[in-house]
Amino acid sequence: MAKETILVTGALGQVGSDLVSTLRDKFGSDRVIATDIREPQTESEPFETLDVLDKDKLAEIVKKYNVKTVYNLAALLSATAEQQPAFGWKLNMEGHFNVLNLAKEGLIKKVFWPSSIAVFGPTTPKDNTPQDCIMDPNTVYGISKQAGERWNEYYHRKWGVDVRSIRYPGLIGWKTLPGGGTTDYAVDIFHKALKSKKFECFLNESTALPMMYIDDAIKATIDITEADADDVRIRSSYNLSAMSFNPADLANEIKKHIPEFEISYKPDFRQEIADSWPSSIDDSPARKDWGWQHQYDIPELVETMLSKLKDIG
Ligand code: AKB
Repeated sequence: MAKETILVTGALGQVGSDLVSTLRDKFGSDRVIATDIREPQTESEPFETLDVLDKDKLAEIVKKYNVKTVYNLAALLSATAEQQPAFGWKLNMEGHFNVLNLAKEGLIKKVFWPSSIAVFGPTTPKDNTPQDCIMDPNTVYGISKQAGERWNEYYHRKWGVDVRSIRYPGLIGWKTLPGGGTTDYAVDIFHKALKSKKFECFLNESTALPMMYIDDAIKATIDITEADADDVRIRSSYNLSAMSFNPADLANEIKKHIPEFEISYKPDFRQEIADSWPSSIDDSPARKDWGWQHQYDIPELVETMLSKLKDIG
C-alpha cells in the first residue's frame, strides 16, 4: 500500500515555507508534497507547480502521490485582495471549494484551511475578542474568510468532511518577505531596522493588532490538524493568538537591540483595514479543546527575528 502523503498549497508563501520544512522534519520529505503557482527558487522536492483553481490538476496530484491531508494555504491576503477584489474572492473561495470537494468525494481524509482575524469587522468587540461574536467584515479577504468558515461548518455537518481551521493573527517570520498583508509592517520593520536603521510604518503608532511568531503559528497549524477529531469541537475556525502590540511597542523593543533605530508613521489604505480588526483575541477555546499554548512573546519575537536575519545576512 502506497504511503499516505500530505499536500501543501501556497507552499512558497509565508506560512507555507515554514510549514513544509516543519512537516518534512516531522514526517519525512517524501511524504510532503509542496505545491505553488510559482517555481521554487531553492531545492524543494517533491514539488509540483499547481494553481489551486485547476481542480483537475489538483485531483491528478492527489492521486499521483496518494495525498490524504491537504493544507490549503493558497490565497490573496488583505491588502492585495483589496486591490484585486474579483480575483481575491475567486482564488480564496474556489480554491477552498476545490479542496473541500476532494474530501467530500472521499479522495482525501483531512483538510486544514486558514481563516484570519480579518473575519471580524468594525462592530466586533475590539479587546479580547471572543470566539463567538458579531462579525461584519468589510474587506474582500475578510468576507472570503467569513464565508469560508461557514462552508467549513456546512461541509462538516452535511457530509462529515474533516476540515480544521484557525483564525491567524498577524504572522511574523524571517524566511519570506512581506506578502501583501496589513500586518506585514511587523515583518518589514525588521529588514529595514537592520538595513537602514529607519522604518516608515503604513499604520499609525497606536494601532494594536493580535500578532504571533511564525513558529507558534506552524505549531498550532500542525497541532490542530493532528488533534483527535473529537477534540476539534469548533468546525468553523478557532480564535488563536499569542501577543498584541502596536507599531510603537514593536519599535521600542527593537530599540533595545538597535538604539539608533528610528520609526516614522505614514498611514495608507491599510490603516482602514487595521482599524476594522480586533486589538486582541480571546483564544481560550483553542487552549481548552486541543491544548494550544504559545511560546513567543514580544521580547522573544524581536530577539529571534533580529538574530535570524543577521545570520542570513
Ligand atoms: C493580513 O494582514 O492580511 C494577514 C492576516 C491578518 O490574515 N496577515
